[in-house]
Amino acid sequence: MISDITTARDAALADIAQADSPDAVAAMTTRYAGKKGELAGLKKQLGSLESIDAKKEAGAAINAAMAAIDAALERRRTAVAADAIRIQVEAERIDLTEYLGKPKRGHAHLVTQAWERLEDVFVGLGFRVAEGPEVETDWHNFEALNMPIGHPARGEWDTLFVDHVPPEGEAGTTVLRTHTSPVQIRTMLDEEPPIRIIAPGRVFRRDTPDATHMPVFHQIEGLVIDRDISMADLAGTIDAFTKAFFGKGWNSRLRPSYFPFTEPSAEFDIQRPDGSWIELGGSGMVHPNVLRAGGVDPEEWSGFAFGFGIDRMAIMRHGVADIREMFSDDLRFVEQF
Ligand code: FA5
Repeated sequence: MISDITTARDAALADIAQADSPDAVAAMTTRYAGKKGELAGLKKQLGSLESIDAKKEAGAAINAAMAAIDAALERRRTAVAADAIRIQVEAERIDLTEYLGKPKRGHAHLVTQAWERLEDVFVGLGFRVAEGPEVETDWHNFEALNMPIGHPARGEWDTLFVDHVPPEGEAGTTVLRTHTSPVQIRTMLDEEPPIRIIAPGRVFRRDTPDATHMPVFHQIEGLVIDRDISMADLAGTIDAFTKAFFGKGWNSRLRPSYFPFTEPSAEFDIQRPDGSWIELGGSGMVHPNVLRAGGVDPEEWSGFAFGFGIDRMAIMRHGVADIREMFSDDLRFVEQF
């Protein structure tokens, strides 16, 4: 009988070790630990043994075998449950490393990048960003800027007229703004000095596209109005901007020039670290007539203004040979910046 018990126990333990799922463990529990199991059958046969000692010995052996089988079933149950969780976790795993590669995303266009950086630098110098409409009145674009109808300087700006007669105006008095300077007038009319604004924006001219001209391009205007503002403030501001925007090794200079809305007027140039000069834009002291048109008393206030082309500046900064490249959809160009 003892050898039957040992054989039954070993067979059960070997079988249990193979159970690889919760269902298999449950089936083996019924088969080996249940009342109808093999060892339970042997237990029933104890009564047929002759001696008390033999009964005791066989009973103890059956109990020990049952205990070993129970322990083995319990171990298997735990292991199979852990396996099931591991398999489920593995199946539901999300591979986050797939997001670690460099995603191919778009980025802001070179002109937008330059525009935003210009705003950052000027805001850092104490300027506020102002805006004006792209479709402008002749008055804001020319007349208030000291260019009455018939003024020869109007010819400098090949103007695109809008086929629209405003309720209070005449035909031919609505234009696509040829520069950002009308924002000077709008700001002066809107707020009291002191004024310190920049106005980046899109402007339009009847220019034929070539390496340095586009019919639609971008300018940034600057206007400062306060008491006792002089040409030295203009020069200092341009130089502070040049160093903040381009870097420490860059310098700036003013050269005498002419604009109807500034007096005196100056072109301003910036000098690369290699010593070469680049022409950037126009500037000057705001003309008294312009202050008056903006409702500002020239006896009390003075100011300076400047304006330059954002696209022109960006192509010079990055050594782009042709401004038209900036507006092509050639990704080989666009992706370089
Ligand atoms: C003006 O437009 C003046 N309003 C600038 C100004 C403002 C002077 C305040 C004084 C006080 P100008 O026409 O030179 O000036 O244009 C300024 C800049 O715009 C030029 O230096 C150039 O950088 C850019 N620009 C002019 N025409 C074009 C064009 N067709 N395409 C691209 N950039 C242009």
